[in-house]
Amino acid sequence: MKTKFAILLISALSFSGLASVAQAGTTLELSGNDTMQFDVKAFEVPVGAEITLVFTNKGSLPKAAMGHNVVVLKPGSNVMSFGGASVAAAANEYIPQDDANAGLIIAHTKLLGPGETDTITFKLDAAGEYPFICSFPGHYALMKGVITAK
Ligand SMILES: [Cu+2]
Repeated sequence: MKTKFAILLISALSFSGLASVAQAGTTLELSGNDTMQFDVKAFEVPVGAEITLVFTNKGSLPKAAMGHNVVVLKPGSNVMSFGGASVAAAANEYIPQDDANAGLIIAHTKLLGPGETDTITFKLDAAGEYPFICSFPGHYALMKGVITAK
């Protein structure tokens, strides 16, 4: 009986390990899918370290309908207003070019179609919480997360 309980406990623990959101280190792996979800929503990185972000679109829907990118924003950015402004930036793959919004961007990937991957590098020079979103129209409501630098 005790053994059975222990096995249950261990499998419960390993499941919670799979669901873990935080990831240490300087290489971050992230993917998006056809249900408008990032697979990881929280990362932790050291301040000032060179961060490599490898982003993959694991979906199969066409880019025009379900493209994904990753845009890392400065701490305190208004994600809703940035996401709204991105809709008007279709000609630039939904990366706003106006000073107010462009000034919030730390780094961004390309807009990816199904099966595509893009790798970017950047540094976060101050401790803080850096929001990241997919700026494809409508996606930022679901596709968002936070990179904490400390
Ligand atoms: Cu998206």
